Amino acid sequence: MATSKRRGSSASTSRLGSGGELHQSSSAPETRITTNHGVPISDNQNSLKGGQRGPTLLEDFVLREKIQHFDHERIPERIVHARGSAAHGFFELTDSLADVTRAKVLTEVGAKTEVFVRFSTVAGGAGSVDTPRDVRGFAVKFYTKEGNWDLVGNNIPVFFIQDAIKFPDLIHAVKMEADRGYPQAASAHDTFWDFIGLMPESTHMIMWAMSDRAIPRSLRMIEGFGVNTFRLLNEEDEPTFVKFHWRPKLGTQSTCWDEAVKIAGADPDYHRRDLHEAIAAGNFPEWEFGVQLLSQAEADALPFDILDATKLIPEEMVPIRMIGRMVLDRNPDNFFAETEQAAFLPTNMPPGIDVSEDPLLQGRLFSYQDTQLSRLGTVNFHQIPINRAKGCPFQNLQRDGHMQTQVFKGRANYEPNSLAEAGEIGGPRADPDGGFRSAGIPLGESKVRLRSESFADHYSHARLFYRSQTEIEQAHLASAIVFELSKVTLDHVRNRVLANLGNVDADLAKRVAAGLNVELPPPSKPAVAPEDMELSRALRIVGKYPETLKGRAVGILVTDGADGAIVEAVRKAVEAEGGAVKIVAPKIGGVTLKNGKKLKADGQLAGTPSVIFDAVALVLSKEGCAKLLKEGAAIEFAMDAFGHLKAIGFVADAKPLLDKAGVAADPGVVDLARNAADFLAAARTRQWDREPAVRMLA
Ligand code: HDE
Repeated sequence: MATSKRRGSSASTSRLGSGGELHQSSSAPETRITTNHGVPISDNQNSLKGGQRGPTLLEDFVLREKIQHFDHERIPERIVHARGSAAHGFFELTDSLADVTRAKVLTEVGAKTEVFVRFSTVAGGAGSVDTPRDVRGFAVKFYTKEGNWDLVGNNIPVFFIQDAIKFPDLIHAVKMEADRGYPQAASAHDTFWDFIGLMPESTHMIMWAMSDRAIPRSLRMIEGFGVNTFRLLNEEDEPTFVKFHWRPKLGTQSTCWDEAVKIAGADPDYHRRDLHEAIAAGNFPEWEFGVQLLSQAEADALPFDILDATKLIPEEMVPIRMIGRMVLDRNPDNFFAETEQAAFLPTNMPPGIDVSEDPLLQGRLFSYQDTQLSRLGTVNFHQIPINRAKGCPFQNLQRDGHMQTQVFKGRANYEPNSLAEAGEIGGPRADPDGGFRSAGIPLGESKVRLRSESFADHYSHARLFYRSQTEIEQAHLASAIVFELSKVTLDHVRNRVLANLGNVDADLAKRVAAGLNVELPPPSKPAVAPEDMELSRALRIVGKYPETLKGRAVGILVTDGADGAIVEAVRKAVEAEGGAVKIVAPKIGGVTLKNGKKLKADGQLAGTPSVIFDAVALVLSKEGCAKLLKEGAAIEFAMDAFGHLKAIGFVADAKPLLDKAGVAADPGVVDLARNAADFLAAARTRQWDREPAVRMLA
């Protein structure tokens, strides 16, 4: 057969697929393509056929192996937190906790511990968008010298439920409805709010989930919390309760709801791209790491139970001690191998860290190991490189199982043993001093299937959160509930939620009812009457984040004939402060500036709306502007930037477009020729004062 003797690019047409001229060949063993078993492949374009136009032959093991492997490329996605984005980095301890723990990761000041962090949404599938209203997962794997420590947290410090036995119900209720398979990645539907209304313990978490925290601007700008109460144990095994906190250096920042919805269409990968691009550009996201510590006596003195994950400990009551920092400085090399196969286990704790009796945490201690078995398919998932304990030696006598990659030698696979091959002490042995020990907590009550009385207050913390917010944030929160309940089709479901809200704050309930234009039912009867707690300013976002261009993106819309000097001046100033600039033009090839020079575009107008920027500048020529007056995407560019409370810089020739877009004069709308510095100042934050002019809030 003449064809089978020919090679690669010089082959006859019968061997070429489409684009055949690009197919390369290699005869060097180190670069040639092989089967999974190492057999060199002679042709990666054509299957083996009975004649040029004949059927494919079953004996073609090259084809069968390739297709079969492809058929099995997907593994089950996570039942929750399916959509995630991750990065590598390090944790550095700046203050020792040696007084309360013997965990080296928390006692060796200056030591750097490798980490892998996976951020996620909760409700949507792996292919869903990045910006739904949702909690964000914040899972950190520390590869410590004493084994992996997985701090599997969220960006919200409390949770919906108090007992793990309700988790499957909660997740069933929030995910796509069982009969219809929608809505995807959205809590605004009947089953979710039905469950919430029937479970008043969820009310505090609902306040957070309906706040701007649930629509973050960037994964680099979210807080992280361990949520559950843990314990630290010192050398003497004396326990101290601990709550873990991550604080982003860029501050906690959010989007506007309308903006988040539009980003979902403009860039479904908005957060994933943002994280990847920032790290690739060397703008490494950073968090401070802090702990709230309290003794048993201090915990007992609090007016709520720290084993109840629907409660938080206000910082004003127990301050956060900052003890370290985390920097994410490397993108994964392979999404599947690392981000997808990463298995986080709350049971991964080095000696010196321990669990509490929080009944939510107790359920998690079982669930994660279990879920990895169905997702990764083997008890040996710890051998996958991303999950491997790499800060320390790893040895035990567990053997075999699916996908065993270690080749153990000899007969000594049990302990104790006295075989010479296992060395002097007969293989690895327990270490009573250095090994993991549990806190000796007295238990001693009878078995019960009960919820502790100390968990019964479902509203005081919800009230604390709502009343501690700024006016702007309260309005957003109320509006978010109105939005979600407007998607609820069952009156009784809506009314039950409204009745519960009455226990949080009468004004909130009134605002939501007015926003829905329905009658407000009387408050439901709480199990325990809520108390007024001292307000906590620490629970706010607005007014707390640093006003800076660092980490922000400015989009400059240009047309042919635009003034290049202004474009360059804005670019220079933004970049000097650590911000990013993208040029948006009607066509991707860019524009010819007033001085005749070409300016390349980073994005084409129709595919690069202003929602993906923190601030925009309109540097248009007179003729260019006239053309854009007939372009919906240009009008929306300006209209949305204004509606989403962004700074808008403009040149005089762009004024007609601003007028057409309904952009009114305010301190955030700045003539670049007159006062570019004002534009930069406005671009460092959002124009909150503008909001009443552009939006009807509840
Ligand atoms: Fe999870 N959770 N969870 N969860 N969770 C999972 O484990 C579970 C809870 C959190 O990036 C699953 O590997 C139960 C609280 C994050 O891979 C599963 C309960 C908090 C991630 C599971 C909770 C979390 C998960 C699914 C109630 C904040 C993603 C896939 C008792 C502290 C980790 C997997 C990653 C993932 C169970 C509640 C955070 C099914 C039973 C509270 C960040 O095992």
